[in-house]
Amino acid sequence: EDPEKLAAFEMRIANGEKIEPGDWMPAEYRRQLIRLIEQHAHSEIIGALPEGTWITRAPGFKRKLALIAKVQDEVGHGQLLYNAAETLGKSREAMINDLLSGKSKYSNVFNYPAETWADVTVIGFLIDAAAIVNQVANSKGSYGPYCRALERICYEESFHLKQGHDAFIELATGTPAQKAMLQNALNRWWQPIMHFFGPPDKASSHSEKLMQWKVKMASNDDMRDQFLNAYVPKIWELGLTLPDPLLKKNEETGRWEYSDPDWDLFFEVIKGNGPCNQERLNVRRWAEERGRWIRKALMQTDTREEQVFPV
Ligand code: FAQ
Repeated sequence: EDPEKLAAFEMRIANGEKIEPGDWMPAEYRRQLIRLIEQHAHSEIIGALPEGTWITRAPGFKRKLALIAKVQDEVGHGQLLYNAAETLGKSREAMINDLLSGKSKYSNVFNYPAETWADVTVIGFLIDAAAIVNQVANSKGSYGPYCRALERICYEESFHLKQGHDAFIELATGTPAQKAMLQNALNRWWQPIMHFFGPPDKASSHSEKLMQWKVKMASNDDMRDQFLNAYVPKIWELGLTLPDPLLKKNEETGRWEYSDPDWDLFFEVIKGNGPCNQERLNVRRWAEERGRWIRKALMQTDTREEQVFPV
């Protein structure tokens, strides 16, 4: 790679400029961005499934409406992110194929079942909160199309967080059975949520380069800490507990301390061996198959328009 071009590129990043699709960029920057944005897009599409299965069972008309809107937004976020990744040269079809074949990763958290309505409230409150911490940081990054997609996503995600928090408070302050159901869901989701921000900084293979190139604007441990700092007090103040006896804020350092989550389990889950990986991919394969006719029809419409209105 041309050292002069690389130096000029790194200078632009250091100056806080945005890199745009037609600009020169190192092959590794392009490769890393495709990997990260593609994984993010897949996470939105697969992430719609655990909550999507609750649309018909959401308690009451208003919760149902909110959940439908939220799940639709998530699929829309997937579209925005696939568009951003496509600007780097990988086709959407290739990305979907890599998801369906199991080659591409997506977020660990969506490989767990949503057993009860309380699971949906934990996702809506805490997983959306975790996603916002990550996305607000990354939206200040160096690649223009990704940052612009994230800004819009964060805006919509703030609404998701509010509806999740509202549903969470309703269960936490409800009957003893509702509170127990919420506590149970919280206990099951806590470790996947701790995993969500990725392995500890010392074991994070991509962080150094991605932070140097301002793709990631905070390290995994810093994002985890920001999340704990903002949300653990909100959970505790509702009289709920978290399944980690070591969890506490160290007032001297200002950082949160916690038990190390099981990282072997995390790597198994993201490799494809979590409780729901097969089920999630099977649903997507089924949807891909069932939607084939409409994609084919759309492609034919495009061709006809080109013939009628030649450019
Ligand atoms: N899950 O070197 P690092 C959402 C992999 S959106 C699965 O630290 P990096 C919205 C990583 O890919 C959620 N794999 O990696 C919503 C790498 O493997 P590779 C998704 C993970 O990239 C809410 C290996 O471990 N958000 O939730 C995970 O520097 C509610 C080494 O790790 C994004 O994708 C994980 N959690 O940092 C929807 C945001 N963590 O590729 C529905 C963009 C790590 O070498 C309902 N992504 N790995 O085989 C990022 O910011 C980064 O990719 C991190 C990981 C921070 C996730």
